[in-house]
Amino acid sequence: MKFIFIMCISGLFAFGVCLIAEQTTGRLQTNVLSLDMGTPMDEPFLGFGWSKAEIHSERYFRWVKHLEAEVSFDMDELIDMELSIIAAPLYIKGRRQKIGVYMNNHFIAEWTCPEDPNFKQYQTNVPARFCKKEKNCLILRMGYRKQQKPDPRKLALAVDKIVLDKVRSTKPYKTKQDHDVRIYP
Ligand SMILES: [Ca+2]
Repeated sequence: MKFIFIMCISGLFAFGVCLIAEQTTGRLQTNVLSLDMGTPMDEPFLGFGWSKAEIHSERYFRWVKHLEAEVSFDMDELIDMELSIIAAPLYIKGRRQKIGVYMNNHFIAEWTCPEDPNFKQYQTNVPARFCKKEKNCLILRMGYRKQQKPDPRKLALAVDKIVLDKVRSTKPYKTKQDHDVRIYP
């Protein structure tokens, strides 16, 4: 009995520590946002457009269920950043999903996914002049969403990771993937 009581108290303490850790993640520490979508740490950053956390083949992710999905965060410092997401489109034969990227209503890039249901990495640069210290709003804007039975939801894009980090290179970013990327002007 005493052992169970101690276990419960330790569990509550651990839960409390987790909550404190989560609350501190709303701001980018050292200007790095590393969101593992589908895990409990993503929630403080997510606004409109996201479905529930899911897991499939050991990958945690969330679907974008509207034509837009928002991520919001504060920054310590305004510097040029590099955005990278790992995502997979809702597969429709003969169609290629488009992902428009906007930072605080400024157009950043448009990615066209290959006609392929697998997860791939998409990257672009985000200039410091489009960022602000508080309440940045990153928006992913979709080309289509569709219901595929038996799932009752209309879905657009499954997102596994969203990473915003300092630009590592001074050269303009060029994509390595086989999709089209329009770099910001
Ligand atoms: Ca994930």
